[in-house]
Amino acid sequence: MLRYRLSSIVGAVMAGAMVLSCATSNPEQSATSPDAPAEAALSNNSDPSSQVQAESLQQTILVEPLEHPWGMAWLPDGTLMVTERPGRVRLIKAGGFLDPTPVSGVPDVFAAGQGGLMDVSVHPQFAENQWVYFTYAAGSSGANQTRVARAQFDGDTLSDWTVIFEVNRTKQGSQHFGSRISWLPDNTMLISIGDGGNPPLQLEGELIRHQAQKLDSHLGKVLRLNDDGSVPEDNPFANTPEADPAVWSYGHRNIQGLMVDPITGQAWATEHGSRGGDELNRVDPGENYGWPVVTHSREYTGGEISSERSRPGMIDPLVVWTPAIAPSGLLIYQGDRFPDWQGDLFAGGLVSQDVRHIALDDLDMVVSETPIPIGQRVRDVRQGPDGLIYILTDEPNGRLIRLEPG
Ligand SMILES: [Ca+2]
Repeated sequence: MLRYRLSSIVGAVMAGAMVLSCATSNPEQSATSPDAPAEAALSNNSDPSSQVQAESLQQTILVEPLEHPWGMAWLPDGTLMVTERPGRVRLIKAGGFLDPTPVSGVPDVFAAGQGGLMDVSVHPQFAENQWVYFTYAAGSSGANQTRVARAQFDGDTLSDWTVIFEVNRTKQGSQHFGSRISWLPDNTMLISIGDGGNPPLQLEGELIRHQAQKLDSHLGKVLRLNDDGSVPEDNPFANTPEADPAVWSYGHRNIQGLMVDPITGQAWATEHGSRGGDELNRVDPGENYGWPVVTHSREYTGGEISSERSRPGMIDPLVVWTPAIAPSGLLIYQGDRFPDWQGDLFAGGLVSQDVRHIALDDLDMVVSETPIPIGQRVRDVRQGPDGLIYILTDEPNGRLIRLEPG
């Protein structure tokens, strides 16, 4: 069997990063957050289902540094738009040239902990309408929420930045904002929103995580919106009086990997657990994914969150990661540069510092999971218009990396 072939640069950095990871206490994000045990950082490659694949891969660092890059999307001309969590939008021209000047027209964001400027997504009909979509945290440490905005991009600057949606609960702290955007075939969009944060954070007299089971709250949900932020009339809870009509699925903790398969239209998501219990789910409308009623994860302090792992009427995850990989960024590959990988999933891992290549059978059951070591915290994984796989790493001097056949 062949091992993955790494470029010498990445290999050298990887060795250093693995040492550093031992000192990383947080799988998700901030130094101020309790979001993770130190031992989770030591969990690389411990998945017993992992196999070394007979494929070789070349990793090329295209751009460095980017400051905590979070999301990326290509424009029709091949330009890549990348968000940096502190609140900047950067342009990378085809070939890897980073424009030194951030794009103007982005408002201040609440950049703290896990929050800031997060995902970016280009409207499926961008060539006609020039709309680009963003998710971001807005407010202050005492009162904040995730927003969705869209703006016009003329190839140079963003204009007409308009907030088209805002989470209907205001929370404290800097945890669990979500938030990914992915488009369904009908040009509506799915957006993931986190549960609001870890204990002891409360809302409405109980732990805020219980918002994930409340159908009138946007926290802990996947939402479906029209491209102008309005709510589609055929959403699953549109006629449920006690529910917010934007809700698509619920019972989620914090989804930072979300993608609609462009071939099948099926939505998939990776979700952070607390201590262990990260999940891969196939996300379907109207379904309950269990958090925090059923979970494989435990409190960071070690205690049980729930004694139940499964319950009728709640959807079991297809993959459970314990110890946590801290998943962020999810790709369903449908390109032609890796023909054997069409329909496979690629899940980034912040703590695992790799991309998990997950192969499915015809029934969407997982048949293999293979880590592709990256050596830095992986924030996002996408397929480029050239059919290659692109990765953003979540570091103060983060990278854009391209994976290609070796
Ligand atoms: Ca679940």
